[in-house]
Amino acid sequence: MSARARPLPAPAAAVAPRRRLTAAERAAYARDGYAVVPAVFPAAGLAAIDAEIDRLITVPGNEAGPGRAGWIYDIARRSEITRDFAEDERLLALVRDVVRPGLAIHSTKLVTKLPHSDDVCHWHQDEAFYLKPEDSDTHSRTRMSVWVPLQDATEANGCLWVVPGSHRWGMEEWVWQDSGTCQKRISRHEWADAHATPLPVGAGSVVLFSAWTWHHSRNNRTDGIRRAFIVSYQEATVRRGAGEQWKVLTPAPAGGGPGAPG
Ligand SMILES: O=C(O)CCC(=O)C(=O)O
Repeated sequence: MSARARPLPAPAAAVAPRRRLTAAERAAYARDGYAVVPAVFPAAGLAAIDAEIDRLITVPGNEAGPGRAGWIYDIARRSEITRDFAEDERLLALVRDVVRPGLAIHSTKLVTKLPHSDDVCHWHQDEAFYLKPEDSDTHSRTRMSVWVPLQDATEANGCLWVVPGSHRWGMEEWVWQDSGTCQKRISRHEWADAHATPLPVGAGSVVLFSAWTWHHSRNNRTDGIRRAFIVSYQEATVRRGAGEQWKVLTPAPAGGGPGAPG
């Protein structure tokens, strides 16, 4: 190839290369029940997934039911692009050291806040939805979700809020709500409000949080849409996920070894 024809060097990456959590991030996750990794997905990749969602949402049967405008459940099984996103090595590299032995998908979904929509996601723990106490096949020690906003997530458009350390307090009492989303609302929601931390993050950042961490999001007061792609992962030894969505990505090592349960 002549010097003239040589492609231009790629622009300096504004995005972190694929990487694992640092020791400090893992310690923060263990202490607080969440960690934020900025700028994991570049704008171009996000635009592609956003465009795919624009397409998927028009396909009959894809959009979730009433009260969930713009939501898509089981999104990773709706197209190759969304499947590849849920299995993207940039996400898996971040979760592997925490979620183990092996790695499996519990469930995936797209959560949307339309412009000027009033729906709040109530204070809840994902385990209130995922764990069936009487079914040992659903018990996980390391289950977590990754929350990836496709637009900048701010307090104005409904970023996540968490209560640091709440993942260590077991299953909290909740009461079903007829309105809003995330309807298993923690009874001590006012206390949660008083002790919460907002997590405003840029588009393409990743918020990792334990399935026990108390979290919620407020309404969207802006003119723009706010979408978040959520993947919940669990160790591969857990034999059940959410229906057809359960998928083992990396089997647990046979007979113990690194990553086997202690
Ligand atoms: O994206 C949000 O607003 C929060 C969604 C959430 O926590 C959930 O659906 O479990």
